[in-house]
Amino acid sequence: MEYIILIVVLAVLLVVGAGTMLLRPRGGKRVRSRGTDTDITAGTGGESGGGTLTEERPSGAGTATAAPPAPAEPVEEKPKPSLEKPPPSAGRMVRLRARLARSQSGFGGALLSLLSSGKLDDDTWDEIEEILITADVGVSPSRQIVDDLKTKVKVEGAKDARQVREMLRSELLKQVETPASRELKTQRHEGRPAVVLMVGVNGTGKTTTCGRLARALIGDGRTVVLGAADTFRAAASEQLETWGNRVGAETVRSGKEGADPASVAFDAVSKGIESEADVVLIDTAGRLHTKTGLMDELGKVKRVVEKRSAVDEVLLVLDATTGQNGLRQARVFAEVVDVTGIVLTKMDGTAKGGIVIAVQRELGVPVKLAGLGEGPDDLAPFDPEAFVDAILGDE
Ligand SMILES: Nc1nc2c(ncn2[C@@H]2O[C@H](COP(=O)(O)OP(=O)(O)OP(=O)(O)O)[C@@H](O)[C@H]2O)c(=O)[nH]1
Ligand SMILES: [Mg+2]
Repeated sequence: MEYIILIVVLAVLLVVGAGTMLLRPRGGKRVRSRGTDTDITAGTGGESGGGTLTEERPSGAGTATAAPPAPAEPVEEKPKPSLEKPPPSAGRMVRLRARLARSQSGFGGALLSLLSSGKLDDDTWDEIEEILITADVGVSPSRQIVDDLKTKVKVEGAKDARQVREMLRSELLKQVETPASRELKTQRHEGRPAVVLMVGVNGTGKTTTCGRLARALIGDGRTVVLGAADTFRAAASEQLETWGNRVGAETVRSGKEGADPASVAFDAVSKGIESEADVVLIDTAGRLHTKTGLMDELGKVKRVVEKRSAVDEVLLVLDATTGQNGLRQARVFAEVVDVTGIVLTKMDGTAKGGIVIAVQRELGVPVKLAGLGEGPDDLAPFDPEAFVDAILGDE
């Protein structure tokens, strides 16, 4: 009897022991697998991570415990493109003044030293006028600046360099300022976005300006649709789309090269209306102002867009380094599309900042934006005071 009891006790101990041995490894695995799930799919829950894996490996429950989280993470990450956050546009010209000052210092410095020289005879005045003309101010504005300065010196006297600087500053400012507003009309209207058309000859910086303006607007908290109405080259649409993708602006473009630019522009405005965007920016192909066919095409782009929405701004993009030739272009473009503002690009690459004065006089349209470098945010709302101060350099 005692033997039987002993055997039963031993048997029970054996069964319990074996059971523990069998359970231990399983329990250990569970803990590890839970731990693994928690680490990798943090915040999404172990189940969903497994779900992604299930699509890739429908069966194989045994191996699933080790494998699930690895592919789950990249799948979650991919759809979120990392958008850049451009800085707001306010105060940019003041921030970029140093760059402008570097390119314009010759012009302002030479004027200041002549005016402060103490002997303001006819030869000196002629020299001053020459400097202004060389800086692209234009013949008649240069003469007017010199005449006004002469009168001021006679009346007020030019006692010290500081006073001379102040006189020149106020004279230049008078020439740069215009009664027309420099404000860019990019406010959304009731039921439609603001529409901006970018025009100009080849290579002036139209596409770059569209991209930079989109960035600046987005930096200011607006939504933007880009219209790739330069259909001459497929690369042009891609160039614009790349700008848009970086900041999350949708680009409307045609699938085929040589498509009708007016229809792409029309579609872009339609998209802007439909998606309730704040602004639609339309890039157009560079065209020589002397080619009538191309200028007619531009006129058509604008007319077709106007069937969908009024155009708030037609910005003529001029390369500041091309000087007087830019003025000839401006005249023809203004006739065809009623230019509302000038964008002067590449002002970092020329000492001829006087073009600002000349072009505003010629067109009676204000310079609204200035391109001051090659960086994505080197576009600034034009600020006359910052401009004149850059020409004259620091006191
Ligand atoms: N230094 C400098 N370069 C600029 C500026 N603006 C534009 N660029 C450069 O000018 C070149 C031409 O610019 P795009 O924007 O392609 O000119 P575009 O008018 O669209 O040219 P097309 O479409 O061929 O007519 C590019 O290399 C730009 O980086 C500027 O303000 N400063
Ligand atoms: Mg272009």
